[in-house]
Amino acid sequence: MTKILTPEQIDRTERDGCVFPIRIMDTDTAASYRATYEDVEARKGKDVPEILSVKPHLLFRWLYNLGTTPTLLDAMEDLIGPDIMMPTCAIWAKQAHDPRFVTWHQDSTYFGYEPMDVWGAWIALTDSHADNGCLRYLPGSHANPEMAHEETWDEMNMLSRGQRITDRFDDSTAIDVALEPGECTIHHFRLVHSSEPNLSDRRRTGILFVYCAPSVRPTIDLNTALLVRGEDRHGHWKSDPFPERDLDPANVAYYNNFWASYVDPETKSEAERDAAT
Ligand SMILES: O=C(O)CCC(=O)C(=O)O
Repeated sequence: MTKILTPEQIDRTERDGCVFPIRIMDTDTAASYRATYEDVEARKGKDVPEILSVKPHLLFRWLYNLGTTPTLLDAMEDLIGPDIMMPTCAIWAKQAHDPRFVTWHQDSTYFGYEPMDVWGAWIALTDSHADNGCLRYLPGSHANPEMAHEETWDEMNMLSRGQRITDRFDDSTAIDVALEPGECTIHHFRLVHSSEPNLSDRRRTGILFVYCAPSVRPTIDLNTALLVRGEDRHGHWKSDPFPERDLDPANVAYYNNFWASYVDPETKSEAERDAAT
C-alpha cells in the first residue's frame, strides 16, 4: 500500500525514471518559501547557488523543512522505503530573461553511490514552464549505462564545470517538465536532463533535494547525510549536524570545515578525479 504515489506513478518511475507533477504543498506555502529564499538572496546581494552550492540545508532551517515536507517524504518512501537519507540539496534559480542554461547531463556522473538507487526531487517555488526554462527530461535514459561527459567551463552553463554529455544520443523524445508552485518532480539520478534559458519576464526557482535509503553506500568523499525518516541500520553514512536554526554557529563552523577539507566533486576536474581512482 503506497502513501502518495499511485501504482501508475510507480510504474512511471521504473519505466521513465521520472514522475511529475506531484503536489507537495499548497501555493501559499510555496509563496512563503519563495519569499524566504528571495530575502536571503537580497541580503547576500549575489546569486545564492554560487556561494552555497552543496548542502545549504545545513545552514538554513527553512531549507531543511522544505526538504522534509511530509508529503514529499511520503512520495520518497513509496520509492525507496521507510528509511530515508538526505545527502544534499541545490538551489536552481533563474532570473527573468536569464540567458543561462543547463546542458544535457546525468547527476550520477559526479556523485558516487552504490547502488545508484538515488532520487532527486526538484520542488518548484515559482511556476516552471518551457518559456522560463523548465527542466527537460529524456524519459527512460536512467536505464542505460552512464554516458561520457566533458567539462566545458562555459560561464553561461549553470553546472559548476559546464558538464555535458559527449556521447551521441537522440533527444527527440525529450519532454518539458511543467510545474506550478508547490509541485515537484522526482527523477532518478541517472536520468538525462537539461534546461534552456529563461526567455520570460518571470523568475524560475526550484530547489533540488537528493534522497536514498541508508543501504546505499557512498563511494566518494561526499559521505555525510541527514537521516530524515526511519532508521539507519547500515552505518555507511556519517551524520551531518541537524540545523536547529538558520546560521546556527555550530553548523556554520561545520560547514566551513566541510568546505576546507572536502574535495568537492562539483569543482574537482575530471583529470583530478581520474588520478584519484
Ligand atoms: O534547474 C535546472 O535548470 C537544472 C537542474 C538540474 O540540473 C538538477 O536538478 O540536477
